Amino acid sequence: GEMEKVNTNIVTLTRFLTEEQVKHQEATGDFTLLCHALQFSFKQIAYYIRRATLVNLTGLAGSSNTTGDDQKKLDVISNDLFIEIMRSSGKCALVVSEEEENIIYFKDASDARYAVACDPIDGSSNLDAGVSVGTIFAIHKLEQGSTGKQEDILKPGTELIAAGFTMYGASAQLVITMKGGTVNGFTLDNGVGEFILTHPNMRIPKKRAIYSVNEGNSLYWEDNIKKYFNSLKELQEDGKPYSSRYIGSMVADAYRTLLYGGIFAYPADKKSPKGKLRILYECAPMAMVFENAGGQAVDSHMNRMMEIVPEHIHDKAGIFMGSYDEVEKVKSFCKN
Ligand code: P6P
Repeated sequence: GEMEKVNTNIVTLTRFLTEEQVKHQEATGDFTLLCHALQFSFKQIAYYIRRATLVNLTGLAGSSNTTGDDQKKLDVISNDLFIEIMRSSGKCALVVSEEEENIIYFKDASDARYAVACDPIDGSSNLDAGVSVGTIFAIHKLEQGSTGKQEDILKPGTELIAAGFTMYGASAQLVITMKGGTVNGFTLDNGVGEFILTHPNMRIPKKRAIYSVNEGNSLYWEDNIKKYFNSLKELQEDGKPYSSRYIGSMVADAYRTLLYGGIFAYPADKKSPKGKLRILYECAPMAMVFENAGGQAVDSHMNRMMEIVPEHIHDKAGIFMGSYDEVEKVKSFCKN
């Protein structure tokens, strides 16, 4: 029979980054090299996660991180790996990590122009259950003459150069977006160790009857938010209520919402007045991805998440993100 049509236009992340670089004649290649270091860290973390259960890496490591969670060995390994790979790239001046109380400054890269905020293993409390976890990252460009102060990275999401996440599921899925750019999804081909462009120009559906929230917190929600979620449980115009999907791992819930549409929420509530998710390395990078895919992301006051400026590196915010029309619906319940 006819030769099976071979897809000859395989775009690797490496090629994608080079093509991006040549689009900007002023580019020095520093950003490209930083992204190569990033993709290398994702490949390494994916490797350890695949082996975690086998070599019992998911046991408690005895120490605890800033939020007081018991730190699992994989958290520690992934965090250390990420920081060392950023340091050795020579293109990153500082790292903010969910696992580190303080900013990590790389003194021998103090002239580097980029800073990275990251959650090395977001959703790690689900690791033993085999639930998909992920690495979330946000890339900041430091202003000229910045001397590595906390203020250098306490910036709104609108100033991010790039952001994204890697979900370690059936395969490692990397989703990345650049400032003002599109959202592109890559799948790690373990055979050759390359991220392959499988989801070019990802666009979130304008609406979808799926909501993703931890209903166990509903007792603590503000009344407007209770009314909003209760409205989704009524029969909609199509005669059906919304469907509920909640994994409890932000990267997994975000990836599904990006692909299928709907809304993901972690509202600030009476139990967590500032919300639970962190601005610098969870809310802001996800907001950039969702906005660049045609969606929206707002905090519990319905302010655009990309404009929120954290006061401290571990500051939290309530978040609603997803399909454009679904976020509009939340706003309609919350305008006061
Ligand atoms: P809850 C995981 O611990 C995490 O930080 C996010 O990945 C996830 O979206 C959220 O917390 C889940 O929190 O309170 O619903 O278990």
